[in-house]
Amino acid sequence: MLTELNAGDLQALKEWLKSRTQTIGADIYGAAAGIIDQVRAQGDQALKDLTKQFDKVDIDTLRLTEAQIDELAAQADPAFVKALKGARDNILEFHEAQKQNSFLLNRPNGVYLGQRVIPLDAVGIYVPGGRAQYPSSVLMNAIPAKVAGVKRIVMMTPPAANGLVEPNIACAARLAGITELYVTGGAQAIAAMAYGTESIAPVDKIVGPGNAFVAAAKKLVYGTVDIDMIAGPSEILVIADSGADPAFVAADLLSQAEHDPLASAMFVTTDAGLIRKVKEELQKQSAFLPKKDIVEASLANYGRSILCESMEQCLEIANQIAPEHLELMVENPMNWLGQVRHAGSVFLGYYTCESIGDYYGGTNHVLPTSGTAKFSSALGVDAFVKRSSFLHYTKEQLEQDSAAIQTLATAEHLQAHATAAAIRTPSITADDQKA
Ligand code: HSO
Ligand code: ZN
Repeated sequence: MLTELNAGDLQALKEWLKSRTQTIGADIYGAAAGIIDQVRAQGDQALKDLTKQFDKVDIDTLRLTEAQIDELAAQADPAFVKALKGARDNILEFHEAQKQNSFLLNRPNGVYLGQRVIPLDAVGIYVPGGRAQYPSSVLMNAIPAKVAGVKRIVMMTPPAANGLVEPNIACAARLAGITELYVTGGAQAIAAMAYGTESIAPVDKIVGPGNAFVAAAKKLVYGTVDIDMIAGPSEILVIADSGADPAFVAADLLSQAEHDPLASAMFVTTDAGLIRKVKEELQKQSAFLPKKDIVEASLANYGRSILCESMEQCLEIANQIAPEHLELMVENPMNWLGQVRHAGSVFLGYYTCESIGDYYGGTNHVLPTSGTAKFSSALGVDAFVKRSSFLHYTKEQLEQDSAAIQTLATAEHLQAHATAAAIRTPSITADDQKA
């Protein structure tokens, strides 16, 4: 089940982890580009035709009314609604705390400067159809945008067989405050959000996961709009000490493995006996899982256990791999957190399974995969804002600084730049700049 490695095998492990990332072939880019052209040329009609072609569904109206969303949401199971509300409240609280502030710096002579944090005007959230249609992901994508202050949040998703959306998805959209929902999926949805159609106004940024065609379309429209990231298969790395219950460790590895045959579950410890027990538990627990086939494929291909000599070495391995999810199933996790430099999200202690973060705890589950946690972060409020700076000078301060500005402009052979300062301070030239 888990392939056993030693810390020395790390380089091979890193290369192999990167190799899991799907490469999008020229044929897929070609198809996505064709679809984008069709949507740009034919607008709404293209969306209807392509939905008929790919989803086998006839749609008269692309947009669901708010009454329709409410009606569908009302069909969701009350226990599910209650749980989703709890999740929403926790996610809201965490992301409220994430907000960046604008700032103002005051200097002498009436000079002031600063930076304003401004929400994007319009954002599109793509929600895939099929098996990976997760209401939790609707919340994880939409709530940070809401908290950032984005006024218009559009959601697009392939229609269910009846031309509508699943009640649980409608419910998540409603709880996240999404009122503009279109039943179109695939590359055509990405094109519609990027370029607009007769009935869909374009957005400024598109977020959310999708299949290879959606990923290709997102890359192709990048530049016209911003995009979040192209997520690779999921991964978890669990570091456990001898105090960890092997049944808990196994359960958490399986929770990630069941996502995808390409998902990776890695277990790092200094306790060889624990590796043996975790393997036994994996056998036992996986036998009862509905997604047993996926789990077995994922563990066989990408399940790894790594035996280390010390906790420091365990952490070094985690930092090298930069996993999407890192669990520290150890006695005093806060003693080690400071040594974690690269991980999308960290889960601390024996009782914090990753699925708390996937659904409920409040942290975001849209995380950097395939080692990209070395340079990027979880989806958050900052993805939905931009910064704009401002500056105010007075005559008195310009007189102080004019010589320096003229000196710098002259060094760059930009005479008009120098003049713009000099014309306001006629008595001061570059020659007044002291060494
Ligand atoms: N673990 C996934 C997120 C998710 N899990 C959604 C359940 N639903 C991201 O790595
Ligand atoms: Zn998950």
